[in-house]
Amino acid sequence: MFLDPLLRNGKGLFLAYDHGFEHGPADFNEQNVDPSFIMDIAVRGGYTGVILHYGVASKYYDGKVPLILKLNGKTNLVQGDPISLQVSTVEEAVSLGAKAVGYTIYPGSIHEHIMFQEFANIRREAHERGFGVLLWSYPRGQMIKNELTKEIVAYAARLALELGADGTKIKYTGDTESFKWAVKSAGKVKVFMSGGPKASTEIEFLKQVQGVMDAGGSGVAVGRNVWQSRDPLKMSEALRKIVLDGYRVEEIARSFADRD
Ligand code: FBP
Repeated sequence: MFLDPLLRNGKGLFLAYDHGFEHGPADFNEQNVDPSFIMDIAVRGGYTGVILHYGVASKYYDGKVPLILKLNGKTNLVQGDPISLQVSTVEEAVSLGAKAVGYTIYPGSIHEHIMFQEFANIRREAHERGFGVLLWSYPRGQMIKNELTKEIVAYAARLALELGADGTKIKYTGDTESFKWAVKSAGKVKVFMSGGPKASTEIEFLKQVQGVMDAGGSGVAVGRNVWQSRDPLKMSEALRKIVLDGYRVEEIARSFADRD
């Protein structure tokens, strides 16, 4: 299975750090603006993969954690239906020693067909080279009124199956029952939760992660809720326990209770 180098017991814990491209430095503070800070969390936090763009990877990636190279990106400086196109290649992923490539589609955008085609070409090349492909599937655009409904999230997940992805990164619907439908719709595609903006409390975020795992998800691909945390390594440990080691959130809640 193409994603095996990024999984432990079939589960994945990915640290995302492509935000400098997507949002600019607005998400960062004095510490986490430095990619070296993130590399350290990725290693010491026990992540099974780290997600970077080419520029950061080529200057900071040291091979200690499997790399997922994000191949497309857009800024949030443009209005209207989103389109995100390729800014690096599978070949460049190979040259950096990546273990998989990532790509975002925006189903519902008037430009969706362009991203579908570009992704299909990437998937073809990646699989020929034995690489896994992880698909960020984020319904967006004027037709999408609420990107978090059960139906829309499940549609996003299903597209990952239809397009030939090995794993997909989708938003959480908010509860286990509705997320189960997304996992089911994705079939054999591994489903990872996209973290989203920092949750109101750390325990709140960990409960979402538990909900994903209870729904049959394969893990998380998370950024802000880790490296914006007061203690990124403590948050990483909690994630590791829930996602990789099968602990229940209730078992680790106590150590977070007096922090929120
Ligand atoms: P977070 O866990 O911080 O939400 O990261 C997930 C992610 O998909 C990043 O990979 C990406 O940069 C960002 O969210 C995109 O966010 P959005 O398109 O929702 O603004």
